Parts: sequence; structure tokens; C-alpha cells
Amino acid sequence: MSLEALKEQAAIKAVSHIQSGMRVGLGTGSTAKYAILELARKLKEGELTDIVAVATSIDSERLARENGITVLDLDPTPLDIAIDGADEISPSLDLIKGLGAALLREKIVEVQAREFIVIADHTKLVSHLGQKAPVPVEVVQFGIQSTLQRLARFGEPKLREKNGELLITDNGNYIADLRFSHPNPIALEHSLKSTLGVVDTGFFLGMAARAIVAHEDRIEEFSR
Ligand code: ABF
Repeated sequence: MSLEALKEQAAIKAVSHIQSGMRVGLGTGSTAKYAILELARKLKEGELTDIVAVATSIDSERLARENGITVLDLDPTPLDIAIDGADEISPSLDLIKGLGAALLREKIVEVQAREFIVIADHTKLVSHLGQKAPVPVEVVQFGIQSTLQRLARFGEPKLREKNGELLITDNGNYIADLRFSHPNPIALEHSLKSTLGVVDTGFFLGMAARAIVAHEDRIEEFSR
């Protein structure tokens, strides 16, 4: 089965946790896209009603609206559920996110969800964070070279580019992808968040309540 089909399976399973009347956080990326489309399908076919959503990126907001989902701005009312992808998922359900460049809005939305469900194909499972992916760090544009020098204390930062230019997030910032070998993500997250110029990081520690991971032969579901 293709990875795309596995992503879709995980997404469809996660959307089965949404009930009518819920406030839903919509993720970003190629896996979360399938959740948005499945939610739209269920609304169109009357399997779900009275759903309002909050999006984690301009792209997801557009996709949701185009498919008939009501999208509101985030306000302090808790969300019932949020569904989003990840770049790495550890056995204790800690995550690296942000290779899709939407980490800041994802964190702001998902921290407000009563249940945050992470969805993925099996290639995202790792034994420890940083095994395959760098941690994306959102940084302000001003003084970027100084911020990069500060980040170099923790690993090898590299500014992300897109189409030959520096990538700019929906919030007007850069992303520095940081390769690291630090064994303790909690301590590293703390150090990064205290670094001048850093807005936030792609470490999502202790946030996901449940993972739905599609393997070739089964869908695995685990909670913390
Ligand atoms: C978002 O999309 C991210 O936080 C993560 O970086 C990415 C995963 O993308 P995909 O599902 O396309 O692999 O959820």
C-alpha cells in the first residue's frame, strides 16, 4: 500500500472520533489534509452536523473553507479535539512537528484541545526524538545571524529555504532546522525557548493524547 493510502487511513480513523457539535482543530500537512477532506465529506453527507473548526495554517483554512467547513478564528474557548500530523513520534507520544512550517499555529491551537490526536504512517515512529528529523525552530527575522550563532550551542542550525529563497512562515518568521544530539528533549526545549530570537520550537512534548498510526497490515492506536 502507498504511504498516501496509509496517511488517509490514519486520518479517516481519527475523524471517527469527532462527534456532531464539536469544535475541531484542523492540522496542516499531507496527512492532516486527509482528515480535513474526510471531515468535509461527513458534513456534506450529513454524518456530522454543527461542527466549527479552527485551522493551524492559511493553507488548511483555505482547504477547509473550499470544502464547506466553517472555520473560525481561535478564541479562548477550548477545542474538543484537534487532529494533526507529525514528523517524529516517540514511544512516549512526544513529537517533533514543523517540517510543514506551521509549528507555531499548530502549538497555539493544539494546546487548547481537550484531546489532541496525532496521525501518521508508520515511517514517523522513532525510538527517540531527533533520530531522523531536525527540530524546526521558528525564529524572528531581525538579527538572524546572531540568533543562529546562539542556536549553534545546541546543534547545527540551518535556515530553511523554499524555491531558492528563505522560507517565511505564516507569522512572518524564519525556520531554523536544528540537527541535535541532545539526549533530553525537555531540557533542550527549555534551553531553546530561553534563547533570544527564538519564537517557538517543533517539540510537542506531553501534548498528544493519542496516536493513530497506519502500518501496512493494521492501524495502531496508542495513548499516553
Ligand atoms: C504538520 O505537517 C507538521 O507539524 C508536520 O511537520 C507535518 C507532517 O506532514 P506530513 O503529514 O505531510 O508528513 O502536521
